[in-house]
Amino acid sequence: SGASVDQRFCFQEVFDSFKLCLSENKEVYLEHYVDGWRGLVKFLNCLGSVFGFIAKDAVNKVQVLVALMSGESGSQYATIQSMVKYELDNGLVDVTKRGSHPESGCRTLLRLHRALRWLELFLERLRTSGEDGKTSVMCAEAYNESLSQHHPWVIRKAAGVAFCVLPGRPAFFEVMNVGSTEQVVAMLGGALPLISEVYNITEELYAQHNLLDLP
Ligand code: 1PZ
Repeated sequence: SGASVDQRFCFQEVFDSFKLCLSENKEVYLEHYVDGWRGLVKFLNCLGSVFGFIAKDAVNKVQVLVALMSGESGSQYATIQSMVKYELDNGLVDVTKRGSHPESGCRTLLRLHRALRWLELFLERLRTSGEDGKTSVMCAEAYNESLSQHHPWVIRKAAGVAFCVLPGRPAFFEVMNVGSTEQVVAMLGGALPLISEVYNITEELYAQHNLLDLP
């Protein structure tokens, strides 16, 4: 019966969403991209309230994209490619400084896109780490190599504090709810190339259109 269904979050959901992201001709479906982020937010909420300020920002970004996807021009937001084309063709992006379009799909997704690079670097460290690996160190290293460059001092400081209270590797794997350590490592090995591909396709698209520094 329905009552016996395990309602616990499982990290596999996140990867399933990112797997569904890619169309046959390598476009990225926004719906599944956003679903992937919803899963990541759920996971973050399982880690405790210290991560609330991070989850809250991610939720805000997801909500902006969902509103665009379900708005009157929703059909233009099927893929990241169609979103970029639509918003640029119609002058809906603040390109050099914030102005009349402070919450464009392009600038909002760029924030999540940068965070996806952090995720990739962090999960790769997690995958290859030993039993005594420190999640806080892996997290901080991945952050310093990616997302931190886009954050002001006060956010970097707050993020550093949050990293310190991350659970250790065994407890972290437990929250991922995928199974044994071997199963987590295997899942990461299968999932990381997908995340990486979604990241690279988006990065290239944004680079082509000079969108990598949107305010
Ligand atoms: C597993 C531990 C989770 C660590 C998460 C590492 C990332 C730390 C990010 C700190 C973000 C702080 C909150 C606010 C940030 C915003 O100022 C920026 C820029 O947006 P703008 O102000 O320009 O509108 N937002 C972001 O950079 C997006 C951050 C999303 C972070 C999502 C983390 C997902 C965690 C997944 C867990 C596996």
